Amino acid sequence: MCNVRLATLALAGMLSACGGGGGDGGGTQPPPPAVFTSLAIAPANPDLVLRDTLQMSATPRDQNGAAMTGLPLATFERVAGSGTAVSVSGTGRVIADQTGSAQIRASLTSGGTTHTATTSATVAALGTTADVVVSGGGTSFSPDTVKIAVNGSVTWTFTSGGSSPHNVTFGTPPAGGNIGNTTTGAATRTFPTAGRFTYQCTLHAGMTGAVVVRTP
Ligand SMILES: [Cu+2]
Repeated sequence: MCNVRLATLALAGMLSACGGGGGDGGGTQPPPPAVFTSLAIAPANPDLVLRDTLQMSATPRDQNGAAMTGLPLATFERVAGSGTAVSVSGTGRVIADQTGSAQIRASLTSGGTTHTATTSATVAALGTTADVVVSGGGTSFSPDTVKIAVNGSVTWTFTSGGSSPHNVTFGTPPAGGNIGNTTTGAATRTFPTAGRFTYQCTLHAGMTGAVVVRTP
């Protein structure tokens, strides 16, 4: 009994003696090597419409959050039990199969370490109407891409309130034509044929959008 107690004390003493100084040698040390620390999946929480396809990506990051190169490719899968709205190939190709949601997981193993990243995809039916907000002080259409069924319509709502006008100018204008410089109010256009109809605000470089029209 006594011997055990002495041995325990001795061991504790040895541990405390070893536990101290980290031995800072001083001088400039080389940066620590990059260590595979986390995985980032993109795009985050994609909103899809039925029959959309999407390519996911996954980026390995080091202990400082910097992207790492030269690692194996990540593999992708739909998380079991998370829903069946999408199918996911091993390389991250996503197909929106049915309305609802599902989780997509990326996984990457390097140097014996595995990290995963998960995001949730949502799939909606193809709508017959869509709304675009034309930003007030800003220079963007939100969302910049809308998807509707053939014969569906899109309404642009202008929120500038008299300060900065915007317009909606198509490459191929729909019936009713382009929407001229506007600061307040809303305008609607109907799209009877399938296709991708791109437009811009000619007052602001880079202020662009698209209407994607599909047969349901
Ligand atoms: Cu504009």
